[in-house]
Amino acid sequence: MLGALAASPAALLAACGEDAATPAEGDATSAATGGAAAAAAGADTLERVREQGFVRIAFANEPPYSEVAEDGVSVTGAAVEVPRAVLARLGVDELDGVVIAYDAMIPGLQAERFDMVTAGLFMTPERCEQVIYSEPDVCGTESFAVLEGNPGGFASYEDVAAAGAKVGVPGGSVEADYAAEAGVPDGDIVVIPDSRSGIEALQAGRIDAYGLPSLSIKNLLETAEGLEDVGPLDGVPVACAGAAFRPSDEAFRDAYNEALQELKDSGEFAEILESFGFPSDVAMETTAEQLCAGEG
Ligand code: 6CS
Repeated sequence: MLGALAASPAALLAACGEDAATPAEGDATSAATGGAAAAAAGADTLERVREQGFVRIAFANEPPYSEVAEDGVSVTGAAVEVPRAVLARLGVDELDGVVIAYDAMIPGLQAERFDMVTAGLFMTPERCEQVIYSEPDVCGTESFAVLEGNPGGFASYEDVAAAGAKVGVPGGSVEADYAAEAGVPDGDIVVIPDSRSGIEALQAGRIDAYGLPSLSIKNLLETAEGLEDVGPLDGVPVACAGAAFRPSDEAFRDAYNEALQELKDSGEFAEILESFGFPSDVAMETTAEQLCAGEG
């Protein structure tokens, strides 16, 4: 399904990734005032995007979660089409997409380079301390892409650690966390800037496994030679994402959640997810609260 989403070329080419501006330290009074002002500003975000007719969203171009469509301008993917349908119910019909690496999404959101993250940025306790999430939308297992025949015999990040092998992962990702937690030394965790580079690194022998969500690996291997996918991996949980907002945008997030629930109740949520190969039941059976507590 292609979304009728306009990602302005300039916005798409926006080279985000610089560090977010660090707010100047203020005293307690100014911090409190700042907090009230931030909340007021947040309450206005929904009004602002309604008036301007579009929301600027961050996405990663990692199908089927989020991607630049075949026309090179539209933005689509399960993690984009659900927000598109939700925002349409809130009276906002256009999403203006910015492609950005996962580790730059939260700093970019905090620096107000965009209004929401709709990329399949999975909920983790650490991220939930920096942003607020909608209720879950896309959920999935994790896999490796490996050379055909899986010569390393990998079925988990622990296997990679035990073999002293190198694993490629996106920077600042849950996959990077899984590798570190499994005992893969920092020097064997190779940061991969985008999914095409991951495939090339694997084929060139610079890494021995490339870790991504299972549906992303499956999509990538449709056009890659000499590789196979291994998964769902042992020892890592099913991960779920939601739309991510600035903490000051609680009113916007709450309005989004109400419309998201309507989408779920109507059956349209399941239709959208299943059209991209995602299960819809998993997201319906857990909550942002559970996922942010690491219990989802
Ligand atoms: O949220 C994350 O960290 C992961 N989410 C997706 C959809 N792909 C890889 C990324 O690392």
